Amino acid sequence: MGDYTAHLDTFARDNLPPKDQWPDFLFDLDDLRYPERINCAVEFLDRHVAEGRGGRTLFVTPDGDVSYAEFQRTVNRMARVLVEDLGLVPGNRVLIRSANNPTMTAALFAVIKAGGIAVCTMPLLRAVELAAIVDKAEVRLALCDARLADEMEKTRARTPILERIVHFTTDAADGLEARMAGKPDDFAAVDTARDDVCLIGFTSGTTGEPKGTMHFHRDMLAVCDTYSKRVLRPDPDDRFIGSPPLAFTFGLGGLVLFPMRVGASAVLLETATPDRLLEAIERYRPTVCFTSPTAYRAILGKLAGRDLSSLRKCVSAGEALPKPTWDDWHAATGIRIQDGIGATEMLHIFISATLDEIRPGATGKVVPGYQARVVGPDGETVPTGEVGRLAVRGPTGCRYLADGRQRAYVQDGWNLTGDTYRVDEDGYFWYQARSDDMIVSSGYNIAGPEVEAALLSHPAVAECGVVAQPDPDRGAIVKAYVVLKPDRTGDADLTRDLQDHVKAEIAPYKYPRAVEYVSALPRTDTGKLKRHELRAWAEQETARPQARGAA
Ligand code: 3UK
Repeated sequence: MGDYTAHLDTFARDNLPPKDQWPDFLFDLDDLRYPERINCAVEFLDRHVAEGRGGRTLFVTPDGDVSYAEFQRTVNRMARVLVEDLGLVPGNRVLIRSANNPTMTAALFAVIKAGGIAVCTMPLLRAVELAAIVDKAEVRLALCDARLADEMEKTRARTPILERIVHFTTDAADGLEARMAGKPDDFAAVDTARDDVCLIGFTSGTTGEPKGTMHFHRDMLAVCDTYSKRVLRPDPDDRFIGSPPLAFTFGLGGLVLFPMRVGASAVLLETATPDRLLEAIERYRPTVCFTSPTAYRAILGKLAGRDLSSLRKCVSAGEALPKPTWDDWHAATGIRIQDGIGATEMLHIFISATLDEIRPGATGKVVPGYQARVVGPDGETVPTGEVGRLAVRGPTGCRYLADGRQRAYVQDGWNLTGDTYRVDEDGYFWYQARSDDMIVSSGYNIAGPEVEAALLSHPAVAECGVVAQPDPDRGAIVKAYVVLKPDRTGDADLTRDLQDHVKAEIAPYKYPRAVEYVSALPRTDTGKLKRHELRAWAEQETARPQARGAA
């Protein structure tokens, strides 16, 4: 790391992990050799206007379109409010609370252009969670969509650190828009170092103290110049759409950074339920879609008579994409979904596949610029085809904000994502499970997601989650929670049918000995199955066998 920093408030630098706990960083690709001083807002935004692309559409929303030049003027005015009225100093953290929309995105770039550090938060977060983030990142200023003001005010009551909240999407006299109205529309970007922190992304983990992952200006560019440029390969005429919140780095990359890197456009939706997403795809005719495996499955059930013909590329991440979901989507739309594993710590996707290299059921190959391997308990690479822990390194990597868990995520310079994988002789990575989610039954290791994929290929199953249920004889048994398609009923016959189906699809010892029908599965705000909650259900069952009415 260079010595130069534009930060006058050195909180982020002071709280980076010690250098000897950093992962190794790789900058082998020419694209990754950024100048020492760079402000990523200039690269993502100003450059397009300077090069004559200001008139091109950047964001498409139900309230109208926003061009690159219009967006730049908004960002500049907002940056002036931050610096001139609100006293922002380079290095200060600013919390942003909003659903996905252009104003939120302008806030993100205004903070970054002014040398600040953006801390985006998901609209669903409550005051307890917001206060934990404020305390951890020492955030004094928040920019909040006026429609989400309540929980923000409650947050202020919980922490003395948060001094000021300014609302946007309001015509209030002290609101952001009113303050911006009087400002000139130019603003000189702060001359930040490529390794100044510009974003703190909090992990979507549901238990314990939140982990803040720190990302530099160069990281924001690096994810575009590796995964997006080499694997996704968008062009300026692409139009992106998707459901993940921008506070989740999956959404930030897919809906903002990747389109902006190439001068393309994106549809921003404040609510992106499967129904809304489907409507918006028909209405705005995007070419690239970013969403979760669950959303692809939900949309599949609603496709009759709908028109998705504008879509060229579909990206899935956040959870494993089961092969049956891939197959069904391909059969229905002709599109081959591009799976990709990413992590908040790594900022974005590091294993995926180009359209012509996809192997359904596998996550893909390591993204150019990254290295990945599968390691055993001692950290040594396991033989090809054997199961072990995924280790990865590249231009981005884990730097937790003041957190002892750094030592667990980064070992010997490699990022350990907590996932169990195997790699085949062609270099394809096959996801097994989260390492702490493996089911051990009668001495066998069983990966829940493999059983889930087998169940999903049965026509009656809409969604399912498979976890360990404690068992006095076997240690644990495989327990499946199943959501059925609308026209199906769960009874003993169907249970037998599902069990036989799994036995025919994969090794019979993996079949779910217990099956329970539920109306929905517990999911996190980023759409991941809450396996720990399913395990808690399964544990209660052992104590009170009939409590949840197991089939
Ligand atoms: C799991 C996957 C199998 C895996 C993310 C793309 O999900 C993202 O970040 P998170 O920090 O979670 C990371 C963990 O999620 N996972 C993600 N993608 C896949 N498992 N197949 C996949 N395709 O356990 C990983 O360690 O919430 C995803 C881009 C940016 C992101 N932050």
